[in-house]
Amino acid sequence: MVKKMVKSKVGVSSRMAPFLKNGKGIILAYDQGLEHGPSKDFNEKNVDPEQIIEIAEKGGFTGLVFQKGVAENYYHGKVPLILKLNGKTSLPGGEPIARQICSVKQAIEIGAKGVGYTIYPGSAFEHEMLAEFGKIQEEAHHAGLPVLAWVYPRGATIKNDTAPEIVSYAARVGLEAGADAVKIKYSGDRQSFSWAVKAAGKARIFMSGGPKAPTDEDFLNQVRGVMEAGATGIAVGRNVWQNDDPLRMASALRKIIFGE
Ligand code: FBP
Repeated sequence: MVKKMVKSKVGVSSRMAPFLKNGKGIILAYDQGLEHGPSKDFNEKNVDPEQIIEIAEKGGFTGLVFQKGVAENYYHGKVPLILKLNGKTSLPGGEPIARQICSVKQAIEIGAKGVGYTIYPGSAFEHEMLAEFGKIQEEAHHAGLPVLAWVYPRGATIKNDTAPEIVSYAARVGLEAGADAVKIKYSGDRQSFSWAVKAAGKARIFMSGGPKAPTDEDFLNQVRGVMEAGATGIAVGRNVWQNDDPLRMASALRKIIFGE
């Protein structure tokens, strides 16, 4: 008689637990120094990673995203860390590709409780990122870490990266590729975003913030739409740490996300 081997399964929920409070999450992203350069996004205050750590701690964030260099030099372990494993600068132009620059092993040594990776579906190099993501996902899951995928459709064929069908495709790419959480852009309205949430299945959806919105209320309305659509939370940077009062913005976001 052939005995079936049934492996015990660790699901998305338990892997994501370190980054959630009552099933929801608010993650502070700070990898823009690599992605955009310091002159575009930073001022005298937020150029300093210590200031971001303070916002994450005092602002009640459930996760913090750093690239390896910032993490190695500044991270001291209070807010759970998501180590971004790939990245690129904005200097080359052309079809986007972000290659791995930190290993899962190194992320764990630095203290990460999760890893992040950007995929640009639509890029001429999407196959390279999907293949690299696949390996990272297996390694991270083997070590018990969740994998958060930044899924940003981009490249010559993508005319509008916030069109509902593109955003829901991004969400589904995350599920199909094995991400525990998928970070996607807002599609502009609650109804179309709820389709993206549905398309992601068991993968958790986090909204990506984008450049600072014209007013705080514009951004908060966007977050309301996202949460009403069934998202798990947000993973944002500029709309928090570029705000004149980041802790007041954090408090307004917590009210919407956790109902505090
Ligand atoms: P923001 O909320 O500041 O947009 O941060 C989210 C994020 O995904 C960052 O993690 C990343 O650095 C940035 O956006 C990438 O921005 P883009 O590729 O759209 O220029």
